[in-house]
Amino acid sequence: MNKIFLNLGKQPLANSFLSSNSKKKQSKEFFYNLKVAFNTKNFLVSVANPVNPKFQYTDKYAHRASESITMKNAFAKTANKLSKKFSPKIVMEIGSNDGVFIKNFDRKKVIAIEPCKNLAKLTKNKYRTYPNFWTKSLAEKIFKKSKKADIIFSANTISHIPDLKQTFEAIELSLSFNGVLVIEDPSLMSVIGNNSYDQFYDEHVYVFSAIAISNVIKKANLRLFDAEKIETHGGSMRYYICKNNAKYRTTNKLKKILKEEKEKKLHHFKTYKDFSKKVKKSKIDLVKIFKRLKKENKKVISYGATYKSSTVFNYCNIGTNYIEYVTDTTINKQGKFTPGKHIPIISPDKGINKSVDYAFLGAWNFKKEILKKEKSFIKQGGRFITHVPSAKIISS
Ligand code: DWN
Repeated sequence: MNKIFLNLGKQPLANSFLSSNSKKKQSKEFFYNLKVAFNTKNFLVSVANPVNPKFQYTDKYAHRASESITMKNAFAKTANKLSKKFSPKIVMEIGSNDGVFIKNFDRKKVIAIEPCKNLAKLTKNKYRTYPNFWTKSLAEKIFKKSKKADIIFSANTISHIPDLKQTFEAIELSLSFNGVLVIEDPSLMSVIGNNSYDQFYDEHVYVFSAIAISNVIKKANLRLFDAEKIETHGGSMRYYICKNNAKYRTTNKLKKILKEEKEKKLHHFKTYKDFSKKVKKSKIDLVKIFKRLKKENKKVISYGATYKSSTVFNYCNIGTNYIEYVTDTTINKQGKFTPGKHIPIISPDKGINKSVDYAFLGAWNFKKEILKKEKSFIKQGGRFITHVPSAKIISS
């Protein structure tokens, strides 16, 4: 049974960056009520009313995984680690985005799946890229001709697919006998621990725990044999999954993680009710900061037009009333307006300067990278605002 514990109000699609701020464009914007639920049977946390993926993963998909040095380095390191550990002959990625992961492999080994046609175009000349959604029929089509995959990698994608049953069944029929599915997604333990409620938006249909993942994959004859905590995206988990009869033994690392998740009561509804109370408080505290800065006539901007910040701005009702503009390095986001709140997005070159007093860290998950990059902004007296783990101004 699905029990709702969090209501984040009226939300737009997090990828729906508006090309103009005209009344006509605004009137066409799609909104839905974002509610988050806990399944009392398999302990899965999910968006209660998922949007049809066809409206989300279009040929106008904005996010480019290569925009952060942290992510480029993390993917290179992961590719290297998986190559050494499993010596794969065939590597398939589900959700290959701009190719940030696959480009670390010999092109002959790679199969890429990317339903956003604008992104698939970026890799199709060099890598075998299927511009399709991941389904059983696609898996059957691919592996009729190809040897099965020794590694199936998927970062920040499986959590985006509403139909997990089909997803894992399609994976099961694509893996070689001892093939390994490696998935990375924001971890529920981190979301609860950091109060990072902005990890919930239309695309994040699920925020996984190891407990929930191990339950869900069973139906597809798969099993979780290892997991590790990783730092990316504000705290993620990497899961290693294989066929039921494959050679891998359950690792102590996984046993420890499962134990920790149970100690943190990720399988109890009350944990989520408590989280929901903290989210409400976070909203009150963050709005208080923005109100005070407005009263003091400070110039406030936002740093990183993230999908996460779309949840924050729409939930907290923060728009151009508090934030003058948002900066983002992604060229195809620049000149556009944020979903729902319509804050203009400009390039950091134009937007980060002496006139700015405060910058809200929309990309709080890259705090380290950003603080390092923006030393001169801080030196000039500029300050960052964050809401993770609690709403505050970062002092240096
Ligand atoms: O799962 C998802 C994650 C991985 O990516 C997707 N559903 C959509 C997207 O979500 P997001 O927008 O919350 O992700 P990021 O990676 O936190 O986005 C960072 C944004 O900030 C990018 O647009 C790039 C920008 N940025 C910047 O302007 N200056 C990033 C850095 C590090 C910078 O220095």
